[in-house]
Amino acid sequence: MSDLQAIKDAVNKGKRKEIAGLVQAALDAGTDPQVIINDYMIEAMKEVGARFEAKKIFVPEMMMAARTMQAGVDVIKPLITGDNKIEKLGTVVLGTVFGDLHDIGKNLVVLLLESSGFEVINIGENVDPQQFVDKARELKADVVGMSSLLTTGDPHIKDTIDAFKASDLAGKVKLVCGGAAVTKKFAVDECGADGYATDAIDAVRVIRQVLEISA
Ligand code: B1M
Repeated sequence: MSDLQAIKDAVNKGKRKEIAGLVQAALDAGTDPQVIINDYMIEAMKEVGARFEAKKIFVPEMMMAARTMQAGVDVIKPLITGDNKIEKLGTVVLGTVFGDLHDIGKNLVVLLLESSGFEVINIGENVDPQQFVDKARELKADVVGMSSLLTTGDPHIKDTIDAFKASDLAGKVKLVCGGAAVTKKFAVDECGADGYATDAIDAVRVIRQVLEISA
């Protein structure tokens, strides 16, 4: 099995102790870190999700896969972030919506935004609408990002956007949504978010766009 296939296999099977060595070997062989994340680790997580849905595995196995992926991303993180704080393009406050504990996708969005020159404050998971508003005010956010992985998160996205609209920050802070359970139609057209991003790379593009930062 190649190093890259072994990385996919390790995430799939939750082999947390093996992942760091495998990722380091792939990096040493010259593999692009983004390829390791996007083409192997995220692909493995999709397979894990499909097996969970088919009831072939259960929450503990899904948890082990998630921890394994996070351990792999931790090896890559220093390579991606670097020292990119000189050109600060804006402050982004990012959290996972109320009721949702998934954090891997959000953490990848944090990573890519930081590496693209943004100051990012990760306010965690299960964040209720008022917490989003309070943190945005306290940290003087230019953008608030909401991540949602569960379809049950839709009302919480709407409540969070409504809380901003009803607050003193209305129109002052741009609101961007993303995550597997969200659609552009729902977030932007129905709830009034300023932007919707499909993945971590797209999040950088969309946040630059809503802040009118030219290419
Ligand atoms: Co959960 N889970 N989970 N889970 N889990 C899903 C999401 C699910 C699709 C699995 C399935 O059934 N196929 C399903 C949701 C179904 C639905 O709502 N329709 C599900 C379920 C049901 C559940 C529980 C309810 C299970 C249970 O307890 N019975 C439970 C809910 C707990 C809760 O949150 N309250 C639960 C729990 C868990 C674990 C704790 C075991 C673990 C999470 C661990 C963690 O995050 N630390 C877990 C995992 C690992 C998954 C899957 C397998 C993988 C998620 C993941 O990390 N993907 C997932 C199935 C799947 O996604 N195929 C599943 C990799 C990650 C890089 O992708 O998060 O999509 P993703 O992020 C992407 C984009 O979405 C986007 O960019 C990221 C990078 O490209 N993005 C943004 C994300 N946020 C963004 C924000 C942006 C922009 C882009 O701007 C602000």
